[in-house]
Amino acid sequence: MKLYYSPGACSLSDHIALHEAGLDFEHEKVDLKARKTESGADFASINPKGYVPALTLDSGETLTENVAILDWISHQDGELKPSGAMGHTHLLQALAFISTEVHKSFKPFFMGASDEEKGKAADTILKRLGYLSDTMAGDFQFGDDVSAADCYLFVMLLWSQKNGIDVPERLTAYRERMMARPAVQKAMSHEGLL
Ligand SMILES: N[C@@H](CCC(=O)N[C@@H](CS)C(=O)NCC(=O)O)C(=O)O
Repeated sequence: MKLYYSPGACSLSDHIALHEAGLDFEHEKVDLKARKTESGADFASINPKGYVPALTLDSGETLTENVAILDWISHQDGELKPSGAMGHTHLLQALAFISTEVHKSFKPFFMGASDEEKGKAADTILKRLGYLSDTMAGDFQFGDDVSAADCYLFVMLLWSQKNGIDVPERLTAYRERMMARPAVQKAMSHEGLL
């Protein structure tokens, strides 16, 4: 299995989740501007959508879309999703919220938008992160155990920090808690982020 990633991008969440799940995998960096992988392959031949993350499974199938990849990883390790009959649905609910309402709101910061547009985006991001802060069930989103959604939220908090968005204190403490996890250290170190 191989993860295609770009350092610090949303693919970092999959990188962390794969380590949290204790899975064996390879990784290959993608130059998103040149659309080439580190070994010189044309990234379009791996993911015609042109973006990371992409996860090529041992079967040869390549999965794309962060929600689907994190969901797949959570199925390899029952620990990475909340338990109970509604556990999977609650995980998807959290992943969809982070992907469509938080992640996508960062677009102005990556597109070189005006300060006004970035300010509006920061307000939206803060409102949505505020919801996640208020509803956090324990040390992690669903309680005492880390989930695939935590891996994704953590990356959103790194992006907030990088872009000067001051998140609620509860999320700063949560970010530091995540940062201390061996899986996070391993993934960030590999991506050259520490
Ligand atoms: N819909 C995709 C979006 C992934 C995405 O936004 N990837 C960014 C990095 S965080 C990317 O590769 N951008 C480069 C590009 O779109 O050209 C998903 O949820 O997986």
